[in-house]
Amino acid sequence: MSGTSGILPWAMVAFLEVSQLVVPKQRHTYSPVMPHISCSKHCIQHADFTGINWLDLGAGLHYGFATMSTDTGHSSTIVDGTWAYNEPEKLNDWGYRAMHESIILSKQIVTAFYEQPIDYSYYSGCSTGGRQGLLEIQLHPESFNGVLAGAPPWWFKYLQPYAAWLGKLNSDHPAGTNPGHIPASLFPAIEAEVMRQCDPSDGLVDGIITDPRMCHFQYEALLCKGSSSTTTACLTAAQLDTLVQIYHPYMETNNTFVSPGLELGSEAEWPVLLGDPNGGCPLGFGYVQNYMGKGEDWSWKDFDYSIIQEADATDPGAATADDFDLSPFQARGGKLLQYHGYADAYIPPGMSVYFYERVMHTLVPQGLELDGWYRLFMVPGGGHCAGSSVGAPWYFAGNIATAICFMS
Ligand SMILES: [Ca+2]
Repeated sequence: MSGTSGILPWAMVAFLEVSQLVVPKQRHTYSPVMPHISCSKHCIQHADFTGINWLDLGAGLHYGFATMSTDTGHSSTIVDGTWAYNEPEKLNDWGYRAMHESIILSKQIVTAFYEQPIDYSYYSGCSTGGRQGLLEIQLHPESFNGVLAGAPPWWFKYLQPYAAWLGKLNSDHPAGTNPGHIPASLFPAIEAEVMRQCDPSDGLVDGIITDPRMCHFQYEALLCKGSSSTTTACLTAAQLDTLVQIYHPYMETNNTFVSPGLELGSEAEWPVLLGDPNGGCPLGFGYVQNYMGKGEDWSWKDFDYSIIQEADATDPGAATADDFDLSPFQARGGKLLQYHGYADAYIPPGMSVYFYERVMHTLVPQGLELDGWYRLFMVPGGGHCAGSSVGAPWYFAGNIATAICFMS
């Protein structure tokens, strides 16, 4: 095989793969993929929630990097967490361990393959991949020169109970027992009213809400009047109360801040966490059942503050990335780019804002400004990691090129 270009043809990927190396003790699989020529100085790592991320491996190769992705010890669907039930070692693999060991091993393989040291190593991942990137530079600041972290669920031990709370908030089981339940059939009407009020708030009616926090939404515009339909067009007062809670932070007992609310303009993604009247999405109650080990007999109806307290105390898989002192990473010259779509309804975009603010509050008093090495970009109209229901720009596989420009 031969080639002359720094850009690798896609067809060559299969021939260059060092396929699916299994690490016996930790039982996870990872897959480094290496270009044959001219690209031996770089190494990009990708991660995903459900297994080896082959698509992102290809994107890395496209830019001429040797790349790696790991399944972190299991292969599943995004909503099936049964692999974690009573499996503390698998949880640790997923939480932090498989990623770091795969990084070490893949660097060794890349170095041996090209017979020269790696000059730069970069990381790119979104959703739980973003979380893994943030956690890696907190635990091992030496792993990467630069990290691109998208929509990271860094506060995992709070985010998943929040998802369980959302599901319970908008549940209706048996049917008709929760007057505040907002059926999914009403989501489009809410979305339309939000767009009508908020799109102009940025000065341009273009179908994109640049900053939902600039919009002073008047909820009462959605109230039913007279005999209006309550299934597709307007909301009752009880439903309006639910809507207010969805858009506002979730505060619990003793003024405990659990999560920012979902943003105005995120309604297109609501069916995932809010669309099932029978307790919501398994991402919420499944975390309690499987990650926290309560088992399938635990019902979403049992959710209360004690679940949040227990999750905070145990943090299954040690997955939460809440060490805000990133100065060791910065001191080594590390650069961090973070992005989050404002229309993301899987992970509240405010969680990324909160993380950035916590890092700022930790480091600025120490005399360390952030702009030169850490930037957060909120994406108007952007959904969870990919896509936009309003046609907003969101594509970040140019993200690798963007990251290189910033980090080099
Ligand atoms: Ca606009």
